Amino acid sequence: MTELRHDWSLDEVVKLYEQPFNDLLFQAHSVHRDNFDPNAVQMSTLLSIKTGGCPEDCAYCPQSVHYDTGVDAHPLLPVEDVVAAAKRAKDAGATRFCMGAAWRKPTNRQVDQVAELIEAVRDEGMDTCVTLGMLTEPQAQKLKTAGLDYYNHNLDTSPDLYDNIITTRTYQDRLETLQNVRDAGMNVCCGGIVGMGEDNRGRMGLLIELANLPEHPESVPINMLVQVEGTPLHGTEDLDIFEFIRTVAVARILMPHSFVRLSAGRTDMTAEAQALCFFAGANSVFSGDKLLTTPNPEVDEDQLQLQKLGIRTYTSAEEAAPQVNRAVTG
Ligand code: SAM
Ligand code: DTB
Ligand code: SF4
Repeated sequence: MTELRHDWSLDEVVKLYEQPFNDLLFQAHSVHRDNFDPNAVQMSTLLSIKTGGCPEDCAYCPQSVHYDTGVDAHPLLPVEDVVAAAKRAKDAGATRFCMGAAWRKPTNRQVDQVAELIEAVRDEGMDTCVTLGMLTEPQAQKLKTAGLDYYNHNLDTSPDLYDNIITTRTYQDRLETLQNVRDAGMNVCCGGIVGMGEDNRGRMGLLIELANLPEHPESVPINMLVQVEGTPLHGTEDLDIFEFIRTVAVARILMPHSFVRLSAGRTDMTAEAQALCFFAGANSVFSGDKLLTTPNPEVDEDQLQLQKLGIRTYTSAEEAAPQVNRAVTG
């Protein structure tokens, strides 16, 4: 297993990123092969359990109250609806069920309500993940006690570019939530978005922040911006797909034991581009025909593409368990 580093410098990582494509992909794939089955991916399915009306101003997000996007808002879903969706996801091959709520931060009552959802989804035999915004340590403890496996909280972009994207919470707020999740003993799912107009240094600035955290996140979602009409980032110049593939490759090299997830934006990617991402070290996807509010590729289409590549999907939550801590404990 590759030794883990937490001391990457920006110049070093930009050099990695900018080397000839074949050299970068060869290096990333070698790291991938040393640490994972190169022909297996883990599947997570998303459900928006509370949609729209969010007080935050994230410039990419269709769920912010600050922008007129026509999103279909709804309050917290009842447990029966959530369990039904989890069952469908499991039947379609997902090992993890990820529930997202458009909150700045949950109240203690909301945490109790979500704890109930977590218990019900766990009873279906799936790993659980939630993303609810900022979290205090006692709230994180509460979710851990309910059996939560992963908490998703993204850094989204590099510290330098952050203020152009979100003004209603700071980078430091995000780091504190991540620490609270760690202190409660949960796995961390943390990544970001590319294609928001950043340059190579911006993209690598995000990856360095992730890799230089005290522990690498067990899951690293790499999202391509989904441009939604009405959001300030609608109309941003599209990112060249090779820059996206390079970003995945560098994430694999920097965080060798983490699951790197091909996340939002797959509906606009060709099968060939996704295949290159898998070669570059991506080994997780969001499955199911919807992300939170926007479309995702059809399950049948995904299965067909994976079959063509001879890539299997992890069939149980145990099999797709985090590698980071396993590696640390030998
Ligand atoms: N409200 C919570 C929060 O932001 O902490 C959780 C839900 S929020 C929708 C989860 C993540 O989805 C964001 O951090 C962002 O990385 C991603 N996301 C949201 N809108 C996106 C878009 N249009 N394109 C790509 N990723 C997006
Ligand atoms: C993550 O990094 N990406 C997911 C999940 N974590 C919560 C969300 C993507 C959302 C894309 C826009 C939408 O569907 O609303
Ligand atoms: Fe709210 Fe999360 Fe969307 Fe930001 S990303 S506006 S916090 S739902």
